[in-house]
Amino acid sequence: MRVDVVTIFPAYLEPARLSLLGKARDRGVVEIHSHDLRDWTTDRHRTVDDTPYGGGPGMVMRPEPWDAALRAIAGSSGPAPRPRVIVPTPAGRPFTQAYAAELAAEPWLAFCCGRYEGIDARVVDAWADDEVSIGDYVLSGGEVATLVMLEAITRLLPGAVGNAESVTDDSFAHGLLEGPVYTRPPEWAGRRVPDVLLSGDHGAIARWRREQALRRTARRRPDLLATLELHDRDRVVVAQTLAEEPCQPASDGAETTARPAGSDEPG
Ligand code: JDK
Repeated sequence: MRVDVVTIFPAYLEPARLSLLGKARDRGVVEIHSHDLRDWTTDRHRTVDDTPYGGGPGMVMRPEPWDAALRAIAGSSGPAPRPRVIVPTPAGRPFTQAYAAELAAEPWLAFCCGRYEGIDARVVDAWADDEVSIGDYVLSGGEVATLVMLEAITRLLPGAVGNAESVTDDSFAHGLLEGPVYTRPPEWAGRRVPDVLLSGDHGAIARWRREQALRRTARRRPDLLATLELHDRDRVVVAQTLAEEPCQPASDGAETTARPAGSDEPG
């Protein structure tokens, strides 16, 4: 996959050289080209912003440098291949795992990272295939949103991660949050790993994991349960969980499984 990123801060994309994204790059799975929008300005001060029509706070990015950049990157000539152009914005379509999978199937993506109050709507209308939000909070620009999307997309590309199972087994892949995970030692700081995980009983382990995932989802993300088709046994777990004390911030009760017997002070 080829990825072009246009930004006034190309250095923001440097973290893409690290870790999983970096490995995918080294392996030729993804090829990331970042571009400085100011390279397509024509004035002495390399201006990319101007005051908003109609008034209001802040500045808006001028359309001309964006159009010049996208023509240079995507090419202006007819039926030639062109990238899927993505504009991060707090007012965009929500980015999800399914959306990441959709974008992972594209051969060529171009991300337009705005700053200030955003990019002039006309050049977005002219070029953008998707306006995308990574969540309901306001960042200072599109760069970090682009990094987030690139990491989510890249790990889905064939050859990007060592273990293909670790990708299909993710949270959201089954519509539930994942439950807690443990490694050695079997007891740490007075907290034991749940006995069932050491039992070697794979059926019991699978049932326990399902229950933990259901409990955590019911507590933290009840909205996810609305669209799921649950078995009767699942429904009982959900109903029990929801009947328990109201959700503490970031707690789902799973922690109690790792607490030493007889200790009932909070987490
Ligand atoms: C791209 C600039 C900063 C944009 C206007 C918005 C309601 C009006 C600041 N998921 C997500 N969060 N943030 C972004 C994102 C922010 C960006 C840009 C992406 C480009 N900004 C910005 C708009 C406003 N403001 C909230 C009131 C303020 C993507």
